[in-house]
Amino acid sequence: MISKNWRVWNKPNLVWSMAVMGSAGAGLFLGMGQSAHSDISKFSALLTQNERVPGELIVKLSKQGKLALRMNSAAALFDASSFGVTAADAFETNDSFYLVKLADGKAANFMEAAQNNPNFEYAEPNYIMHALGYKDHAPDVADVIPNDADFNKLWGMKNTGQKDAAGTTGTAGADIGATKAWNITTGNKNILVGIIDTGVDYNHPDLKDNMWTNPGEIADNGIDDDGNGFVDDIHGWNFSGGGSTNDPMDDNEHGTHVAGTIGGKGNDGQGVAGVNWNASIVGIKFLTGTGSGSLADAVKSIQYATKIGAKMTNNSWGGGSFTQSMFDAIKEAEAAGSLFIAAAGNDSQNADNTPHYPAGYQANNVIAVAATTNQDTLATFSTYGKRSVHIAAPGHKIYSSVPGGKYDTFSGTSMATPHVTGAAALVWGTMENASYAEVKDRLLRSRDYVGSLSRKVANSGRLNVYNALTETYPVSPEPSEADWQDFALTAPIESAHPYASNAKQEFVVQGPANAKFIRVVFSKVDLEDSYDFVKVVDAQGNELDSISGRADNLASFYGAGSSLKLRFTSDSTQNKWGFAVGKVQVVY
Ligand SMILES: [Ca+2]
Ligand SMILES: [Ca+2]
Ligand SMILES: [Ca+2]
Ligand SMILES: [Ca+2]
Repeated sequence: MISKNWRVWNKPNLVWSMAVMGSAGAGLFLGMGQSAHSDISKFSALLTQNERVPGELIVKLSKQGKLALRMNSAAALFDASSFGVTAADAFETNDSFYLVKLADGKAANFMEAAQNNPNFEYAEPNYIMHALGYKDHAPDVADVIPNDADFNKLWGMKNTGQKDAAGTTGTAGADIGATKAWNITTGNKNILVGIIDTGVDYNHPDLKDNMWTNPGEIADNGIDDDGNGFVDDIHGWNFSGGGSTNDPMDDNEHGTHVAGTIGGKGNDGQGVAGVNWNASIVGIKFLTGTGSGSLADAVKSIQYATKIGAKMTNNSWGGGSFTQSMFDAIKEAEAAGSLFIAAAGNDSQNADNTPHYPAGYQANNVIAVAATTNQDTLATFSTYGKRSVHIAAPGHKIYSSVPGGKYDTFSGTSMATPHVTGAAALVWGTMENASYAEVKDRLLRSRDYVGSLSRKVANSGRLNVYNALTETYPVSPEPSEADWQDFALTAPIESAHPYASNAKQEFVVQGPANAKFIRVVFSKVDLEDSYDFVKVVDAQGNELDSISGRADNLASFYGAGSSLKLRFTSDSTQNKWGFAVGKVQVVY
């Protein structure tokens, strides 16, 4: 370091006190220049409100201060003894600027003193900056292709364009990036994955090594050794049919199929490879051999998973409407830090308008999953919802394990969900102390953008576990929230309040001619849910959005161009308040 910078003061107290004594002059030194006016609280706030380097300030000298420095030491100018200053380095780029190191407890006092001293223009905290860009392209690594006999059937793991079981040629790359991910990790058995389903064939050759074996429980001694309330729970529990046994054997096929996608033993020369080659699968059975089960048994299953510390549950099932008991069980799982990953549903409906449970429960730990095909399109059966379905994953013609050491091809959001659960386990295994929210955020933000999903799932995304592991966040060609600008309405756009039966009205929304995209923000919507609708239609007549029920400050989906139409319809009964557009927004 150059000596001009007054770096390295070996004996600061001695040298500085001498310097102070030898050159004292009114107002020259910081400690002596203070006025009665105090801004300590303002400076303290600056120091606490942002991330910064403790014990460091950036100080700019005035012209007078630079002149003063010709005749005085830096120690004197910065009043080292009053503020515990240990170093002051001029910037190589501009010698009016100094990086001053001082006692952190004196930083606010220094800033205030500098404000009131003509030798200084200002003193500021040395804040920490973060890059605002992010990786949108993961590093290219080799594929890790396991030797499992049927691996080439797993298009969801690696889509080379191979045909699916129905003979449909796939789109190369329309997969979850598993073979790249396996360069980084193949799973961590510390992550317990509860499969709440029809049970799991824990003797299946591709699953037996990846079953959870309760470490606190001695098998078959009739004693609840770990005191969790369940006697001899070795691989999970069976609540199906209102019963309670320690045998979660699958008497259907569904749960075993789900298990193979999450944790089929990888690279063992046989069958399939799950997203996790190594896993700890807990079989929690509540669906009977016919594939159905009760709310009570479902709630018990969720509670059991929480009790044994499952990091997540896979819930490839659905039915019923909102229930407080299941909501409470999911919230308990959330409080315990567990993800609840649920199939969006197989009814081809828009869950934004018609919630499907349990995927539709509004809890932060829920991830609702839609299903894609091997061509990266939404499967025709899949429930969807831009506002209610979080992500899509392969769920059409999925090959996996079934009981008796066999394998078969299934379709459903039930098959998409375990791809996400498997990804959550794989990612969580690399950061065991992460919260469920961090894992969820990684999975959702790192999704591959798929244009065909743009009005179907949030962020228009299909799972990519390699992106999630590498914190790669592909950009979206869609406008971000920050891009939207308000455009003044010339006349109000709203229904009558309340509206009439059998209403059929159309409203034209005209934005500026140079708008690239346009949308409306409803200040209030209160329509008879699922019977009365306001639909948003673009200039070409394509339906963009269909809104019903109750909402405030709801932004519609957007259309290309400068105009939209709103089509309002009501049926013959139950007239509610209606809707009102608060503002029109455009992207230029
Ligand atoms: Ca037990
Ligand atoms: Ca026991
Ligand atoms: Ca295998
Ligand atoms: Ca109505």
